[in-house]
Amino acid sequence: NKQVAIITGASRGIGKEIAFQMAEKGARLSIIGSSEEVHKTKSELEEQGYEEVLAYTADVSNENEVDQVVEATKKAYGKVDILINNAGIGDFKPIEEVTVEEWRRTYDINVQGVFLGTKAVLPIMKSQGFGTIITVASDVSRYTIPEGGALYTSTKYAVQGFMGSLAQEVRKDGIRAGTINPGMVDTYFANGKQGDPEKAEWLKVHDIAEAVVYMALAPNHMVIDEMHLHPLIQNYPR
Ligand code: NJP
Repeated sequence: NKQVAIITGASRGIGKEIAFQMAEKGARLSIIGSSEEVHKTKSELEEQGYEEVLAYTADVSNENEVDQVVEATKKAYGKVDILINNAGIGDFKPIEEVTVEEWRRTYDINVQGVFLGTKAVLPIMKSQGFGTIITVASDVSRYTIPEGGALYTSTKYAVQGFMGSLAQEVRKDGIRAGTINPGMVDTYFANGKQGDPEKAEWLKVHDIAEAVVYMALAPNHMVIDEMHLHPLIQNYPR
């Protein structure tokens, strides 16, 4: 009885590593990215001997595209055990330089994307009587960042509220929902480059992926509402 996991934002960074670690645990995967890179992740997984991988180029903020992926996953594997809402974007600049377009796009992906993925899997999970929904939010959903973080931070606060309320709403259906809140992680996030020597002391993708896998595969009677992880060097007031 292999677990079936849908992972968004698996082209690179944290989501890609989650895909590898879930595959290693024997899960059957359905991975999503907005770019063609997601198919590269699939090839790399296959090279490692992980054959049960569906890959989709889809925008998490697009209702039809998300619905299609979830439907296709259910059709191929017969169930959906786990949804990992990981896709997210962020750019840091003074608020008066943020355009309405950037504001909307960030909310569309970081907040509406979480809503749409969740909305699409819920009827399946409810009919199964089980399921686990994990959202990669952020450590910044518990405090503020000094400069340029108002837009990004606000989306992650929103997601935190959404997931907290959702967890209570779906508990009666046997469904678990929780957030993982990372601090600075060495990825491509915010126009970064993974492996940049300047980020040597940041968390690594495997640190977060291990935590996500632990949450996702925890025994059914256990709920992990939230996990906060940040590098030792990161010391914001909390
Ligand atoms: O970032 P990155 P991370 N539809 O840029 C995908 C949170 N976080 O791994 O679109 C579907 O390396 C994109 O794929 P593609 C952060 O907020 C991070 O760090 O094909 N997918 C890529 O696979 C986010 O929620 C840090 O290029 C879309 C992936 O998302 C999560 O961690 C700190 C998409 C992004 O990979 C993963 O980010 C923190 C769309 N519309 C929270 N748009 C950190 N790194 O320091 C993007 O507090 N993707």
